[in-house]
Amino acid sequence: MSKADFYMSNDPLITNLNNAGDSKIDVFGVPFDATSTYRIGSRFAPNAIREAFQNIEIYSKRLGKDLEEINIRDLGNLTKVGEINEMNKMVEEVTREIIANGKIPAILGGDHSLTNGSVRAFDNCTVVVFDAHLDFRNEFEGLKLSHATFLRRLYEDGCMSNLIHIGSRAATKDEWDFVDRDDITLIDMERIYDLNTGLKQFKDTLSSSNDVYVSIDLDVIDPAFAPAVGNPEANGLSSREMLQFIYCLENFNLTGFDIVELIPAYDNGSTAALAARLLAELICIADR
Ligand SMILES: [Mn+2]
Repeated sequence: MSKADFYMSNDPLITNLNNAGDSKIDVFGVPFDATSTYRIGSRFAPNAIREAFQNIEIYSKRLGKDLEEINIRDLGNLTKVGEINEMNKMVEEVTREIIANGKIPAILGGDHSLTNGSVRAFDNCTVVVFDAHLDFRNEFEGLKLSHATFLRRLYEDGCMSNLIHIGSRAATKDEWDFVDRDDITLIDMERIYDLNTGLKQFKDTLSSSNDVYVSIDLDVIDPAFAPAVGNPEANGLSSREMLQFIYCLENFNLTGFDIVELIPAYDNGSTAALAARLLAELICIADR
């Protein structure tokens, strides 16, 4: 190893290939926020999450795993991301390639619409979405496809064998009516007021799942804990409650995940730190 290899880093990438082996987890960023309708700037989030990640402890006491022993490769950020259909196509193709190589994609948004690309790369897995909003609008501000409608599109196109939606508290009456059906498990905020009830419902539903893809819109967490998001919504999960849900995934086959909607310009560091913690724990869970 040269002195440059030893002393220099290609910050903010989080690549860690200590065992000279192949990566198990492939990270990439999607600096896209063109469909944001309130606060914009999530295009800057991938690097902010990386920077926070570089500055947290990476041994998970709860999971008994050390990230230094997990091979991670950071592919960098998508380039030329301007238009949603093009972005979705790139995300789907890159995700598909990562899966074909036998690795697990860890995607850093960007706004939530990227999930419309990533989920399509999987053949019918259970999708777990953490979000204050349902994102089940048929159309929003003239767009059929945006961060507020993408889940409706994925559902209509039959891209999910199962949907578990956690933490919702903000949606139109039409959306609430729409999601009231058998193949959608809704663990909305009111059910989480008694945390153990919510956790039990989550575990019970997961137990019949095979592959699981997880999408975390950081606005599921209360603005008191995660203020820097595109559409803050009061009455959310605490950081601790959020992690309790994440740890429920421990013995399941986590095949990919994304973390979206962080806006660094509104952050005092707390939201990025939480995003980095979620990234770390999810990588530990995915490495099994
Ligand atoms: Mn949301």
